[in-house]
Amino acid sequence: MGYRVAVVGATGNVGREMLNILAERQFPVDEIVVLASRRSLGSEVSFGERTLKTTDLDTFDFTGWDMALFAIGSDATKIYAPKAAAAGCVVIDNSSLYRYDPDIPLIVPEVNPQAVHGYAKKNIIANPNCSTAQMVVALKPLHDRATIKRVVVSTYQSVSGSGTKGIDELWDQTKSIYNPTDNKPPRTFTKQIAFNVIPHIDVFLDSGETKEEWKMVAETKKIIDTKIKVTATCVRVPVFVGHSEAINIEFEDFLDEDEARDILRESPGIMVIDKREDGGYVTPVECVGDFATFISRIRQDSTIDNGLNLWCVSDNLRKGAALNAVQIAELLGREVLKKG
Ligand code: 2RA
Repeated sequence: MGYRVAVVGATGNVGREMLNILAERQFPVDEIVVLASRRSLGSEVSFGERTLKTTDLDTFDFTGWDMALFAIGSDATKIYAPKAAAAGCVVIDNSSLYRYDPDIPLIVPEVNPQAVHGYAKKNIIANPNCSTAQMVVALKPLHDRATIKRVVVSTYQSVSGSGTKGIDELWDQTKSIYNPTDNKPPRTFTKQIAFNVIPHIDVFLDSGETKEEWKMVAETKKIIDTKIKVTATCVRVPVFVGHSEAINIEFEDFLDEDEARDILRESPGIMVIDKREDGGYVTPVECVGDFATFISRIRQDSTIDNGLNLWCVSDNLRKGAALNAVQIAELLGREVLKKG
């Protein structure tokens, strides 16, 4: 006995990855439906060996469906998620719409699985921002051992975080630099992204942070511990898939780099590749398609009493979005719905 599962936004990058990962992890599906907007109606998407045709989200009745993995923007989610939740279908939402609602759990299963029991308040569970998900997987085991006081993180985020348009823009701009043409591809980013980096993701806030930076602060506090101080600089880089992060951590207690490495090696969802030699670390191109959060460059920060630096890389479409959502579905099934 398995679950009746809907994937909402099945034709987008994250929606397609959700289907791939549901199949790869052999999630116990009794029935699956792939929902999309009218303009994508009839589009075909892969689910393992099967090819599915999309159904119209606007007229779909979620009654009798166990869970719906949402991968559509906040505006559309605001319309359809409440409909699904009211019909008794648990929504696992990848947009930012519900992440900061105190009545809705924000979950990274390796970090705060117990939060899944809070889903029933609104029948909705929120998936964190991609840049947050990989970071809290790395932080949690170290926090349990030595209590984190402060985190300073700089991100190097791939263009796929901004969607298909970002991928197309990097590709088109790179080609046009080598083969100049008159047609100017449409701009997604505010400045050239090819052979450049842009210290701006999402909108600017009055504080001078960008909303992406604010998300990392707010979500880390909600998922791990509100007492942790976080400051972030989020940067877009000319990489297609894979977010990287340089993370500096200050602890309450001293944590030796070797002990930190051993702890991370034994922690769920983490792959430590950390040799102090040429190539002894992970780069984004090597993480694509993998489930793991990779950690490299683990080393003491000798400028403070209890400091540590590390390098964190993960596939932003997988752990940063689709994989985490499927892991929440697995957690929900295992701990709450208990079919399958
Ligand atoms: C980005 N984290 O990378 C944001 C949304 N996925 O663009």
